Amino acid sequence: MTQLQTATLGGGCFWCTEAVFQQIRGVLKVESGYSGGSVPNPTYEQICTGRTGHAEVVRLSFDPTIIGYRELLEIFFTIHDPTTLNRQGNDTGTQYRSVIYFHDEQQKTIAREVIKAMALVWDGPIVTELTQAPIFYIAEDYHQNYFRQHPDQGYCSIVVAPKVAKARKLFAGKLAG
Ligand code: MHO
Repeated sequence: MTQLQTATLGGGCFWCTEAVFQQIRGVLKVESGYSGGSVPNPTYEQICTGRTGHAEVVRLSFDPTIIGYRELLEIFFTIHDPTTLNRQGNDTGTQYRSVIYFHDEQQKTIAREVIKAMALVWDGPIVTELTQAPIFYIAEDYHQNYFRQHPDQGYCSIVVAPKVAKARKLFAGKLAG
């Protein structure tokens, strides 16, 4: 059996990144959670203050024989803005920072390369943080599968749905079932 790999990425509100990566073939599990802060087992209310230092992240379990880490990062960089420090659209605070938490040296090398390539695509400097993956704290149950459960909720239809639509269009050849 293939050895699954893990990727941990923060690209703003995890309802968005979760919904996009759930579309991608080879991504077998997507979990929303918090990483990179100072308080153990933080709650959503705590991380929302922006003062615990956690980023909203998704942890992906993927099959590298179906989708590579580089491809995942390419998707990541088209569904969030890596040039706005601690902000995605109207969501502001350190919890919305752009961050790649690498799990091994190979991921770190690939991430560096992709960040370099993205600098040619985006106008402003890329502010994406690149750090070794810290502890991942899974978010509350009601945050898992959020977009699937609440497609008509205001934020989901205004912010999440367009990102999902964009990813489905751009990565039509990489969609799950
Ligand atoms: N501004 C959004 C972000 C949600 S996200 C899980 C809201 O507060 O509903 O951070």
